[in-house]
Amino acid sequence: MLICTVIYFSKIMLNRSGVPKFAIICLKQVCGVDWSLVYDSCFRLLRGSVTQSTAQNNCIEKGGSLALASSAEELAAVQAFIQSEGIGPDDGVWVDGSDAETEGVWRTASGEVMTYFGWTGDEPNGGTNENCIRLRGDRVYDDGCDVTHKFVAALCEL
Ligand SMILES: [Ca+2]
Ligand SMILES: [Ca+2]
Repeated sequence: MLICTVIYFSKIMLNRSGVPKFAIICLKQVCGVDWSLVYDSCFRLLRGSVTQSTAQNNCIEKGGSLALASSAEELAAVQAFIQSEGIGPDDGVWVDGSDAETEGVWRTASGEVMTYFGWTGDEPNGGTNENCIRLRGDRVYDDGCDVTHKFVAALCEL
């Protein structure tokens, strides 16, 4: 993400021709402490065994929300990130997305209908029993929203 700002020059700074009255300066977003720049956003893992809705609340508490990968490139980068954070093959992280309201219609927490998923193999395969999206380093799958494993985490995004 780029953060841009408009800088206005005072009259003193202008020469006689006085052409530039303002400049637009853009900086690539630098993530704060505890956040990592992955692809084009800042991500952070919150460790702890929680339901998806608690995971979302925990992300909001940190100023973000559950992560949403919206392209194959971003998903691959995010999966490499969680692997680098030590998320093993039997663990999973909650990301944004639920079809609890209408089976098969996946929406973000803010209510937008999702179009990119990157499902693995025959997923989603849980019907009305599995309405939330979980991510592993090598897998994207639906799981029960209240499932808590020994080790899971929330993947938050700013
Ligand atoms: Ca479902
Ligand atoms: Ca499933």
